[in-house]
Amino acid sequence: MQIDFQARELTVKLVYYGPALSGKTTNLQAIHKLVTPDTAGRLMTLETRDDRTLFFDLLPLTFSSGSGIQVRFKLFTVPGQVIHNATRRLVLQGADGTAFIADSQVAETRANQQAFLNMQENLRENGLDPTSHPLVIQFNKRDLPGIRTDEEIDRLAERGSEPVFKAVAIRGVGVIETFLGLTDLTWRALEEKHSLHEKFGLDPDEFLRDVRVRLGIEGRAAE
Ligand SMILES: Nc1nc2c(ncn2[C@@H]2O[C@H](COP(=O)(O)OP(=O)(O)OP(=O)(O)O)[C@@H](O)[C@H]2O)c(=O)[nH]1
Ligand SMILES: [Mg+2]
Repeated sequence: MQIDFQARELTVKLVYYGPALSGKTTNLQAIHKLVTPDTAGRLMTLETRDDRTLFFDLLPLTFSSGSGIQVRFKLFTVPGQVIHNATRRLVLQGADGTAFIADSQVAETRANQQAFLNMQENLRENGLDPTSHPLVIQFNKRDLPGIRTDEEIDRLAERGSEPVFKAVAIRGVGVIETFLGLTDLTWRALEEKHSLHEKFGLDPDEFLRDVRVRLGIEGRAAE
C-alpha cells in the first residue's frame, strides 16, 4: 500500500492471478462495465493476438471516504501463459491482495494447480508470505460443460481457508462478489498493519459499506 499523507491518498494494489485464459482480463472488463464512471477510470488492456495478455491490464477505481481521504484501488492482471513468468513476478510486487482466477473445466485442473504453486513461489520471491497474504479464489466459466461440480468446489472451499467464489465472468456473474470478498480481506489486513482507522479516521466497516454502495450491492440486495 502506498500512503501519501500530503495528498491524503491511499493506493491499494490488487492482483488477478491464474492460468492462461482463465478469465482474469474478463473480470476486469466486467468490473469496468458494472461500476459507475465516477468510480472507475480507464481500463488499460495490453492485449496481443488471440485474447492473450502480453504484459498486464490495469483498472483504477477511486473511492473517497467521509473523512476526506481518497482511496485508490489499482487492479492488475498478470499474463497467464507459462512463458511470461518474469512479468507475473513483477506485477505481483507489492500486492496487497490477490484473486486467484481458476478455470472450472476439469481439463484445466493441472493448469490451475501449476499456476497456484507459481503464485505462491512468486509471492515468496517478492517477500510476501503466502500463508498470510490476503487471497480469494474464483472458479470461473461455470457456464461451460465438463466443469468440476458445485459439490467438488464446495468441498475444496471447506478444506481451505480462502473464500471461494463461483463465476461466469463473461456475463458479469460473481465478479463483483469476488472483488468485494478480496477488498474485504485486504482492507482488514491493511487496517491491522497500518491502523488506518486511527491514522485517517477510516472506519473499516463504514469504508467497506461505502464500497458496496458504490458498486450497487447494497441497492441490489434490497430489491
Ligand atoms: N464460456 C466462458 N468463457 C469465458 C468466461 N470468462 C472468460 N471467458 C473467455 O475465455 C477467454 C480468455 O479470457 P481472458 O479474460 O482473456 O483470460 P486471461 O485469464 O486474461 O488470459 P491470459 O491473459 O492469457 O492470462 C476469452 O475468450 C473469454 O471470453 C466465462 O465465464 N465463460
Ligand atoms: Mg489476460
